[in-house]
Amino acid sequence: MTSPVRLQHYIDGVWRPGTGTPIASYNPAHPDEVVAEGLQAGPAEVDKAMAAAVAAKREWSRTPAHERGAVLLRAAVVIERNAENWGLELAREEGKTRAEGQGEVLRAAQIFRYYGNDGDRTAGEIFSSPRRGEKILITRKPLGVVGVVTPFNFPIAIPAWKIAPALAYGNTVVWKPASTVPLLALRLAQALDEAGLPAGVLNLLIGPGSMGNSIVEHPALDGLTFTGSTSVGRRLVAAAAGRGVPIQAEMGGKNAAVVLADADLDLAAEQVLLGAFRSTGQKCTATSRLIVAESIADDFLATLAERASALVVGDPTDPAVQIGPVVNDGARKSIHDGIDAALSQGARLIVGGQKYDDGDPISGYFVPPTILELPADQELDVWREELFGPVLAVRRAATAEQAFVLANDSEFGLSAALFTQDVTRALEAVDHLDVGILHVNSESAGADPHVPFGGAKKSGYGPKEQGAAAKEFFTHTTTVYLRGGTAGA
Ligand code: UN1
Repeated sequence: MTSPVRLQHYIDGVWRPGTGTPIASYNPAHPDEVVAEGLQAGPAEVDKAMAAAVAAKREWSRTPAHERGAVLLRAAVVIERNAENWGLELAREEGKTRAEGQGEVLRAAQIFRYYGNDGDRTAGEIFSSPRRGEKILITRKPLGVVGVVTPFNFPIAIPAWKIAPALAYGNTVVWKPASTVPLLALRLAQALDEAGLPAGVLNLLIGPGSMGNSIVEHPALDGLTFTGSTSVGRRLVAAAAGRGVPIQAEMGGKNAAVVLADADLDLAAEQVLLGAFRSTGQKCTATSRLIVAESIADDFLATLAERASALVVGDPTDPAVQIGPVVNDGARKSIHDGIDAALSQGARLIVGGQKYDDGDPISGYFVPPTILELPADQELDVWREELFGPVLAVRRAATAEQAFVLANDSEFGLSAALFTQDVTRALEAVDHLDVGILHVNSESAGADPHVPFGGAKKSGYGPKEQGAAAKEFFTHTTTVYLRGGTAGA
């Protein structure tokens, strides 16, 4: 057992111990193992961090984009150099497999590299003017002090795709990560410190959920970016909007995979299982609904069941393991409550569902990959509510049209996956499916840094993330009517 890492807060370029109550993160595969511990930030630290971000904002916004980018590129090198160790720490603290943990750390490096190179491409636009001797310039400027509130499930990649563009475009940041994964937050702040980020430009506060409220209510805040649960997101959106602060919020998903009769069923089975169960289903882009063509449903579900039951559940640091634990005991309980409710409402258990909480075979917060078929004619909660775990709810559709209607039957619209070899159907799906991200013949999860990420309907609020979309949120424009300074010029 490795001894716990001492947690600290990064404020105005200095590591500080904190003045709040004790906090610890635990290994969800071995809940008695403490991964990191320390004292939470208290109100005094929130004020200090905000003041540092305010004090740093003018100088950082005036720093040439090229220089800001150079810091991000150096941070990418530090992150990459530590991918193996930090990937292992990520697996121990969050519960995804070691390979996924390492992959996530490398993804964070890739995101820093992308934005490190993007900052100096942000010149704005020049328009002609209806008036002689005038040009109209649209320049982009940073928002100022941006609050960043991030979830547990991608402890370094989601912070990276918020913090990297925030910094690249000249903002300063006060960041509150999920309190379940503070160690990875500390690692990212260390990378930026080592890369030479000036004091006050990034401030990291490890603290309770209520600290998100303190940040959004702080008078110095100029913008807030959030990823996490729908309930917290809606509260922050209301608070930010009430204060006139721009907010970007990525919230829930209830993403469908649609498997049509002509699909390559081997590929579809592989990808549906990845979408539903990789990272133990703890992704807002995970596949939690499957809609399968009636004519192939029996065969397809039998294949899924066979492959799902062969997935190896266990300690994510063991290279043979494919499915780690969920993040904590509360998550395990609520996922099992969701499964039990579905069964009592008439769902048919295809695979999984069993509880591991009696210590057999493993003692962490494990939930088996679970597939449930829902009755055709009833509304079940598991069809509507995001369980954020390895649970797939299945319905059958007689036609492609019916399958698309079922896929849209959700208040959310983050991502969807369609499996077909018929390009006409794929084009119909592009028109018909109300989602922010559509995968044709690949799993519903995944995001590349150079293209927009975000949902339709109630999945998101405000501008999307990543690629050129990030600029929309992290900057505002000033329209400059520019004429020469002499009369009649
Ligand atoms: C992915 O699908 O790889 O919280 C990324 C989430 C999303 C990120 C998904 N914001 O799961």
